[in-house]
Amino acid sequence: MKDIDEDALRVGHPETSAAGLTAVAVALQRGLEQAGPVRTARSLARINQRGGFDCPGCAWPESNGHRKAAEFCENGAKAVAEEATVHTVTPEWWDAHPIESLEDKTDYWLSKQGRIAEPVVLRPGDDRYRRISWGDAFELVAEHVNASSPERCVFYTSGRTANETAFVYQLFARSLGTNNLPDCSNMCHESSGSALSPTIGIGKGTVSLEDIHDAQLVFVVGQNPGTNHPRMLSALKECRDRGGKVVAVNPLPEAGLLHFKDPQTVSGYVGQGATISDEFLQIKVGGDLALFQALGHLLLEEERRAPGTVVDRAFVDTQTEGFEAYAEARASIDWDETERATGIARAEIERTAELLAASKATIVCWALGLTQQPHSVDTIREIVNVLLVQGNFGKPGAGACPVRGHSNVQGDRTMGIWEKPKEEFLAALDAEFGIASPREHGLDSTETLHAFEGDAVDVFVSLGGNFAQANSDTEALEAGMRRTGLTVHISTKPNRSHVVHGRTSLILPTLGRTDRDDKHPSGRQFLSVEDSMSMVHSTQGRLEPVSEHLLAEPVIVARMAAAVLGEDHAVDWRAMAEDYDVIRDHISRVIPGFEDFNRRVRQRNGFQLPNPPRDTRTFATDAGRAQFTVSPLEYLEAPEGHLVLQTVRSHDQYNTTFYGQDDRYRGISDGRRVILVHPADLEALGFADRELVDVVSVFRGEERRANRFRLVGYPTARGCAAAYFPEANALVHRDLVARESNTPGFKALTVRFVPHAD
Ligand SMILES: Nc1nc2c(c(=O)[nH]1)N[C@H]1C(S)=C(S)[C@@H](COP(=O)(O)OP(=O)(O)OC[C@H]3O[C@@H](n4cnc5c(=O)[nH]c(N)nc54)[C@H](O)[C@@H]3O)O[C@H]1N2
Ligand SMILES: Nc1nc2c(c(=O)[nH]1)N[C@H]1C(S)=C(S)[C@@H](COP(=O)(O)OP(=O)(O)OC[C@H]3O[C@@H](n4cnc5c(=O)[nH]c(N)nc54)[C@H](O)[C@@H]3O)O[C@H]1N2
Ligand SMILES: [Mo]
Repeated sequence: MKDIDEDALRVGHPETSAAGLTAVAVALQRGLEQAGPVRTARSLARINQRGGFDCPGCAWPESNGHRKAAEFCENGAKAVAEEATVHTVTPEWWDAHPIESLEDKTDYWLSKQGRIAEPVVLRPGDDRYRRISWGDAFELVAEHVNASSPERCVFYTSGRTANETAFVYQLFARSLGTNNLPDCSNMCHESSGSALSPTIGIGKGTVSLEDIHDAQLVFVVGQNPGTNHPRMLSALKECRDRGGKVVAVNPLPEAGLLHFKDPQTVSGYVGQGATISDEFLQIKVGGDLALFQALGHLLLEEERRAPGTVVDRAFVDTQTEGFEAYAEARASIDWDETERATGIARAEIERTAELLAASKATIVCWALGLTQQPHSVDTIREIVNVLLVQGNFGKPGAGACPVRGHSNVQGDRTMGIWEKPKEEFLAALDAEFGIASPREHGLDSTETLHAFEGDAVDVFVSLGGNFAQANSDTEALEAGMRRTGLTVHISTKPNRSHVVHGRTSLILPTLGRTDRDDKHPSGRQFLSVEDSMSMVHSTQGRLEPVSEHLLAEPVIVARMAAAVLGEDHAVDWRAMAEDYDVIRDHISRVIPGFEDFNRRVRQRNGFQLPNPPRDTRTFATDAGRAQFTVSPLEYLEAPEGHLVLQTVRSHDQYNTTFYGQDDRYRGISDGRRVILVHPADLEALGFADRELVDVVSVFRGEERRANRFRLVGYPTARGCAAAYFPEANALVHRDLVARESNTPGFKALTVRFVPHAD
């Protein structure tokens, strides 16, 4: 198995439409390569079907009505093939691969080795991982945790973790005495929650899948659905088929935003595909706050011109607060500055405002293009303002729709994976279990990075994920992780975080979404997840696990807790590990909306959690009303000789896992260390297309450097550049974060290039 050879890079033309026949072919091919025909057929047939498993690809919801035979997409199929592989990483494999030999391996190579087959340990002074029994592994965790203090133990969660596992995991951390529960959401949609909770009283989206179909206007802002949420394209197409309009806002002309070929219809196999966007606003990175302020201004102008036609006065007067101050702040606008901030001509913004003013049901969807910048929380609050003006909450086809990433990242938060838990949640938890949860807030992912740097972590437990690669400032982070006493990774596949291990390191292999979980006294178990639209439903794998030594995630967490806290602890960990219904009964008494959980999760389509803005047009903010807010104009501007760099996912990756080395829709093949730059900017900066450069990022006078990237001329917005995550993470200073949410500024780097000299 070869690792990535960056000199093999090929660049072709970006595609203008997403999905279609190639997508299906690619998906099948990847499955066959890794898992063989039987496992491929068996797993693909069960994705997102009732009684099957939830696709681990993304958090986009499944349809409630008739489900198509193939309720998945190319990238969902790739995610499944990645997990369903028959290749295994055995103790013999670890023995043949001393840790030093893994130092220069990429995550592509590491994950292609296969599924981890048995628990392994690397002890201080040793040079490789070796087999360890499950019992000894849990004892080792107990020794380390009990020799430390709770505030020096950190429990990270990646968003693939199911509800039941997440609940037991946070219960373990809180029983121990810490709220150190950082999660991938801290690096992802935290800004959305930070903006939505205080303004609309809930930190989640307020639309259902049917609303997308029914909308008159949908904005898709800072999101690349063709790659990251492909099934969303079907919903957008449905919306357009019913007469709705779509406006895409993005610095990159992403394939799926322009056209879509539905692989599930015959016409989707041929031709150019359906048009998705009625307007494509090619915005500068970081220009969205300016855009939505301008749209707000234009809506109010239109209302002045034709009173009673735009502002939903009844809604604004009875359900909101702060409209007067908002209207005053948006009464005037500096068009020169708005055009500079957005890179969009005034006429284009005015055209979009006309669509908005004419729409009686608007949804704004967004993803990471909005959440990973210093002013992210302000930007999302500005979107809320624009939605509130027209009363776009609690009516069909309207609302706010942060499109989540990991398939259960939203559910994990609902289950209490949060470093800043609410008092009501902790009180309910304490009452249910007779424990005394700590009230002091814990570390988020950025604070964890700082804690690693400051040698303030003794034990780091990672429930899924690849923290070393996912977070900022890779070099400092990896160095800090290496100085930690114990790192514990509950993982399906090897990754970089296993290589930059603590002084003692455990890798605990777990069943994945597709695997059968039937070694329980009460028989086969299932788990549950919550999608981006607050639908909770069951998920159950069918494949024979690749090794008899794998344990299910809830079992690993419960046994770890029992080992650390002792068998006589107030919580009956064993009962929860044996029968997940026991966990669900606890959840039903602790978390509002989960009443009668065990019965309702067994219903055909699961159930929808309460959502006051959507259900009853009510807003559980401190004041009991939705809040307009006023933010000053802010945008990103790079100094002379620099560009604003954002990081994106290629079409062939799942976060830090790579399925392959191509980014088909963007025309990039066989390479990942590339920087996409507008040809005119390349020329202005004095660089040539395909030139090999080192990249220097600048933040508060400090510089970071990452070497050997190819510049590629690409039609991105002027003044901006794009590189792949996680190759560019070494350039992100740990203090470059979004205010209030503390989410890393992964889409807000200031960079310059220097010719690479060997
Ligand atoms: N196949 C696949 N699916 C995935 C994932 C994956 O890695 N692979 N990851 C999952 C996860 S965890 C997540 S969070 C989601 C991520 O889903 P996305 O948010 O779609 O992911 P990114 O690749 O980060 O793309 C960000 C998009 O925002 C645009 N953008 C960047 N800066 C700005 C800006 O300032 N303004 C605007 N308007 N746009 C901007 C970029 O050009 C890009 O199109 O996908 C999930 N689904
Ligand atoms: N520069 C930059 N950095 C980013 C981002 C960005 O846009 N730009 N995006 C951020 C975002 S949105 C996110 S969500 C984070 C992602 O951060 P993480 O969630 O930490 O990273 P992943 O790459 O999703 O985790 C992959 C690993 O999870 C393990 N795994 C897979 N399936 C399972 C399972 O079923 N169970 C268990 N226990 N383990 C499993 C495998 O071992 C695999 O190696 O990265 C963030 N980092
Ligand atoms: Mo994410």
